[in-house]
Amino acid sequence: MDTKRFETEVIHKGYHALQHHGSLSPPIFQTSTFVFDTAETGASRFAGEQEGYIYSRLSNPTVAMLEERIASMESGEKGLAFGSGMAAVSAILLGLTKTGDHILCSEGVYGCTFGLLQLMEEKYHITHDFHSMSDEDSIRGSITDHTTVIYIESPINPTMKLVDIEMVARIAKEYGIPVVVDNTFSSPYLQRPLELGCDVVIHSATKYLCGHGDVIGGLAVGSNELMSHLAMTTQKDIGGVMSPFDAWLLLRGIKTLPVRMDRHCENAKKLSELLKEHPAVETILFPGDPEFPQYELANKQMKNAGGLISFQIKGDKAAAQSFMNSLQLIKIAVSLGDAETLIQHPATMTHAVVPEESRKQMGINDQLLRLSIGLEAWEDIWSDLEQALNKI
Ligand code: 3LM
Repeated sequence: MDTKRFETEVIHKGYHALQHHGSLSPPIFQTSTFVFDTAETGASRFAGEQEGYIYSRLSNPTVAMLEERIASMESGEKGLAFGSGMAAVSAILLGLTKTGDHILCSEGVYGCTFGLLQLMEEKYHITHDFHSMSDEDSIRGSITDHTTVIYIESPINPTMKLVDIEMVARIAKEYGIPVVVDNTFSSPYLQRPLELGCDVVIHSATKYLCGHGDVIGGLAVGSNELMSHLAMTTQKDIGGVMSPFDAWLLLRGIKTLPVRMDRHCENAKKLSELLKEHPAVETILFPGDPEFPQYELANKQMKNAGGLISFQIKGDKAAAQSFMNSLQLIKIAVSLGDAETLIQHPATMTHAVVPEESRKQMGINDQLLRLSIGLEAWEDIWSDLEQALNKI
C-alpha cells in the first residue's frame, strides 16, 4: 500500500501484515512462543535465513503491527516497541554509547531520564552535559571528541522550553553524531523530528499515543540499520519489551490520536489565555502563548502548541499544594496525554529525583505546576481552575 495521509495511516498502517480472518480489530497474539514445523525450520529462523516468528521477546505479530504503524507516523524506516518509555530511552542510550563516551543533552529532561544519565555516569563513566542549545557556536563548543549522542526533549518536561531540532540535527551531521529526540510531549501528529534530520525518535507511548491512561509503553523509530542493530542487542538482551495486549491497546488508541490532539490543543490554547489573565498566576509556560519566548520556533517546528501548560502560581510550595488540593474535577496525578485533565507538582513529583540545584538550573521551582489538559469541555476545566485559584 502506498503512503496515505497521517490521519489515514494511524488507522490502517500495518493491518495488511496480519492473517486476521477478516477481523476488523487486529488479533492479540497472546503467546510467548511460536511452533516450528521442523527442527530445521527453527534452526534457519535462528540463523536469520528464514522469516518467521520465534519467541515474543524477539518479535510478536501484534507488536510488529504497532511497530510498523509508529514507523510510518514518524516517517522512519523501522519502529521498536518497549515495555515503557524508560525501557525505550535506556535501550537507545545504552545502545549508542560505551564507557568513556559523552552525551550532550537539552537543558532539561524528564526526571527518570535524568536518573538514568546519572546511573550511566556513575556505573559506566558515560558522562553528560545539559545545554540550552540556543546558539550554534555554543553547541559546537560543547561537543567533545567523546560525544556520541545528542539527546533532546522538545518541549522539555516540564518547563516547555524548546530546542531548534533542525538546527541541532544540522550541526550534529557535521560531526557524524546521532541525534535522539524524545517526542513524547508533541506526539508525531504535532512534530516529526526525523523529517527535521534527526536519527532516532522516542516516545513514552504511555501518554498521547495511548491517550486513555491504561498502558505503560515505549516506542522508538529510526533507520532500518540502526533499529535492527538495537533490536538484536539492547532491546532483545535487556529485554524490556511490550506485551501483545498493550500493543493492541496502543493500536486502538492511536487511531484517534489526530482528533484527540486537535481537542487537547484547542482546550489548552483557550485555557492558557484564561490562566494568563488570572491574578493568582505569575507566569505561564505554553508554546502557544504569543509572548512565549520561543513562540516563533514553536510555529516553525510544531503543527500546534500541544496540550500541556506549565505555570507558576503566586506564593510558595504550600500555596501550590493547597491550590492542587482545592481542585475538584482535575485529578492530581503524574503522567499526561489522557482524556482527564491532570495536574502535578514537578518539584515533588516527576522531577523529585533531580537534586534541587539541578532542578533550579532546569527552571523548576516550587511554584511550578504542570497541567495536562484533557478532553473535557474547557468551560468545566476553567471553572475548576478558577475556583481553586480564587482561594489562593
Ligand atoms: C510524567 N513522564 O508525568 P514511561 N519521556 C518523557 C516522559 O515524560 C516520560 C518518560 C519518557 C511522566 C511519567 S512520573 C513518575 C510519570 C518526556 C514519563 C518515561 O516509562 O512510559 O513512564 O515514560 O512526566
